[in-house]
Amino acid sequence: MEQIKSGYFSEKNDLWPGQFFSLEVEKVLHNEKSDYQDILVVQTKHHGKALILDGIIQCTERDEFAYQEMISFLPLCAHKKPTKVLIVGGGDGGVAREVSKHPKVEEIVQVEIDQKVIDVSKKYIPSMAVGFASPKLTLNVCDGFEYMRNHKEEFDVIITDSSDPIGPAVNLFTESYFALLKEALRPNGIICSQASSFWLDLEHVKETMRNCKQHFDTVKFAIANVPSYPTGQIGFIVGALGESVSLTTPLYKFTDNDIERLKLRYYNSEIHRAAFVLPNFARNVLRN
Ligand code: SPM
Repeated sequence: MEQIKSGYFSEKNDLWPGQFFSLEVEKVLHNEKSDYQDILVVQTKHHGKALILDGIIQCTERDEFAYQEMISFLPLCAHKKPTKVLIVGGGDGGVAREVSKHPKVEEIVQVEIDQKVIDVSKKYIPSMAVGFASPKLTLNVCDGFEYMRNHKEEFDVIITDSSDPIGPAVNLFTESYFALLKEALRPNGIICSQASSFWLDLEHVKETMRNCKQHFDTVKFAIANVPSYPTGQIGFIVGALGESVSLTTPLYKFTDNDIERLKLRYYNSEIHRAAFVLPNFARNVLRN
């Protein structure tokens, strides 16, 4: 709570030295320490409610849809038949909400380690936690690594909605994690992982892509604009088993009618293609 001063929450962190983003706070709705992290929910003045874990903004009601839609639909729409999907993390429910909208998805399994994040999200941010009510979803409160070790060749798409690479989440960016993802996938499977921002740490993004490339035949980096994340941008690593997969071209296209009916506020087929177009300095280093 020392990050709230003079009515503003400031996201100071060594991951983004020399800069921070602040949110004007109207009220602290909840603060507790779970077995895994510090959980804070605030009512902000202009961004709706915000979920903050270990002092880092996970989502605000104002712009969460950009992240949740992109991390979900980039892999789902690039896959021919994404019948069974695994979500690792995503304790606020927003990714489950989006994945359940895809008409080809029949079954979603989610593994989240922190029951408290689920409970707090259900209580304070139902606009995201509504994802937990999907009839397609089976939610397991357990460790994602452990779960995948016991579930081989089971999923068409795996989405890793993690926090940033500090503390326990560091493991979700390593080569051994990508090895585990590969083994949990069916043939032609696709993964998508939260992968920081090239403005913050291009070398770290490059290293994570290298780790992914050790196990996946086609690997690409995509970006989305999320104003309440540092630099206003977040990246995703998308990896596919199979060399002739075009991750950048959506195979499934939502019609304008679908977009309205499913309340897609960010994702469309054009933004899917554009998300993989990088500025030269990043494209050259990441060889996208
Ligand atoms: N379901 C939403 C959870 C969000 N998970 C990702 C949070 C990342 C926050 N920090 C972004 C900083 C860029 N590395």
